[in-house]
Amino acid sequence: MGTDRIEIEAEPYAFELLPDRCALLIIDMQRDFLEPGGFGEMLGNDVSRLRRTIEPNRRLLAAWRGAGRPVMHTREGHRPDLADLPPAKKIRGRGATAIGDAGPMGRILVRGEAGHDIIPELYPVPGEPVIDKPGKGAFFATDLHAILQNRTITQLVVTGVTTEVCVNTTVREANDRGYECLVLDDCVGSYFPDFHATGLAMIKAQGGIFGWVGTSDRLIEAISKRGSTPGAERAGV
Ligand code: TIU
Repeated sequence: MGTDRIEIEAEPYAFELLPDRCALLIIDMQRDFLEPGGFGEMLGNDVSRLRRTIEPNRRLLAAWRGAGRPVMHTREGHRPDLADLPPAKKIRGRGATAIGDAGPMGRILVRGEAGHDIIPELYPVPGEPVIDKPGKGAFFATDLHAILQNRTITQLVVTGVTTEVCVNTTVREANDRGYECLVLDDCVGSYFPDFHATGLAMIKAQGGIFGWVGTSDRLIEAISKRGSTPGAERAGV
């Protein structure tokens, strides 16, 4: 187990990535949030604002997989019988269509439906855990913490949607559980540009109260230089 650190340019100061201890956690890059006709649009949002994150996430995912590092994905959604859907969440927004109702990509935010699944551009490959979560945070009512602990992960690179909702909630939950989080500005997105900026500002304020904010370019550059074999540099290979 190496103790190397890779310095990643970030705010409020450099993130010291521990290659053997860091996972990429991609939050809720689901068709229901990113494609027309899903839950996001049903809430009155412009989904194109989230779609700018697809290409940077795709590039980062390829580099991260290429370096042999662990990847985990989350999906927000509920059981087909909706037994895990809080009544307060179902009625929130007073919209004409609610979670569990029929939509253009199947029942809205229901596990097993097309809209609930991850967009094809970032689809998980075998061996990458997919965490199904009923809430906004990825640690609430899931086995994510156990999975990370079993793999001795202590750091998370967090990407996905939306910046101020599921990404922020997850980063706060992770921080309280002792994880160091690096959030990538270009790989997280919001339906609201102001909330995106403020959501990131909240994470990095006060000396990084919840974590660090960086960009995918800096991270890709750093991990690509390092290569896929931890220890190779040390051994002078
Ligand atoms: N509505 C909104 O901004 N987000 C969510 O409902 N879920 C996630 O952020 N994934």
